[in-house]
Amino acid sequence: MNDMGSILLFLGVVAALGLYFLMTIFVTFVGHFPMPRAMNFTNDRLSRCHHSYTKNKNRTNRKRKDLQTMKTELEVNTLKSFQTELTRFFLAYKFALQEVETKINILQEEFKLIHEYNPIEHVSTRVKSPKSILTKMMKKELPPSIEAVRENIRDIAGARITCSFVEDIYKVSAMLQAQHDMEVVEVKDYIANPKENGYQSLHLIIKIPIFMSDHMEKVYTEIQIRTIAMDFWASLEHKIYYKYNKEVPEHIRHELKEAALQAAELDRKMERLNKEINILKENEAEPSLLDSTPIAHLAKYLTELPGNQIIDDTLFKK
Ligand code: 0O2
Repeated sequence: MNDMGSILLFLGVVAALGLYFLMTIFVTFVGHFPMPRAMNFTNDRLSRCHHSYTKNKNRTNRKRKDLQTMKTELEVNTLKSFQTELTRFFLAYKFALQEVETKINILQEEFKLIHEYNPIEHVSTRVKSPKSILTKMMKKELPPSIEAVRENIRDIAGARITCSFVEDIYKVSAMLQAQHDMEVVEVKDYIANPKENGYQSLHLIIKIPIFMSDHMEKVYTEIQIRTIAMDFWASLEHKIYYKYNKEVPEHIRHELKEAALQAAELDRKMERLNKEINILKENEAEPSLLDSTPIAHLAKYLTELPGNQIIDDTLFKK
């Protein structure tokens, strides 16, 4: 019994040591004692919570990603439609100018061929630059909308006609104003009433219809009509002001105004000389008997018809 007791005691000590050893290893590597299922209840819930939190987080992330994609798509679409609107906006002015140019070309050709006199020296067109539109928007304190710009800045499309003499300006203006497809909104006569700085020119603000694929729209266009002398002064004055964007000193303003008066005087002088020459020409040109016969008139008419190389040579070389 003693032996038996000693053996059992020995085995008990070995088992206790083994158990202690196993527990130490477990705690070292797992971090806690293995617990019965009932005791693990909180841990299960925690892990379930963690699982559902991760699931929700993923769902939220997915939603956020979807929203981000939608937002980007929306932004891209908005930008695309804004780009289309802007393109349409500038195209309308380009087309309006093409219409105006055609009208002026017709007048020019008709004058050359029928009246044997061309009052138009030069024609140029331009669409106002975005920077210049912005400057005018700020000057006029306009809200940043395309509609406000379209309605309030009426010289985005600009055509400039340079005429030989002052009286030609009014002739050309009257001929343009008589064209019923365009509406004359305003006439600014800076020739009859020059600006304080001396600027002279006749401005017609018109609305011209243009026909797009799906609609018609009336586009504001400014036509400036002036003489060569007025144009010379205005172009250089414009340059001087653009180069010097602070207040121009009084003596320079005074001299610019004086130059404008001299340009106007030059116009008057040239117009008077032109009239004198015309009277001389009329008096000197004694038509010969042959020139006044109907057959001579018809021959002259046929030679001058468009398409005749001899007469059109000058016209189409331009
Ligand atoms: P840019 O660079 O030529 O386009 P409003 O719309 O009536 O309130 P706005 O637009 O100033 O005022 O009308 P206005 O007076 O008819 O001027 C329109 C254009 O005429 C100007 O456009 C110039 O081209 C020209 N102009 C007017 N006054 C002068 C001037 O004193 N000197 C010169 N050189 N040009 C003048 P922008 O937009 O001013 O300039």
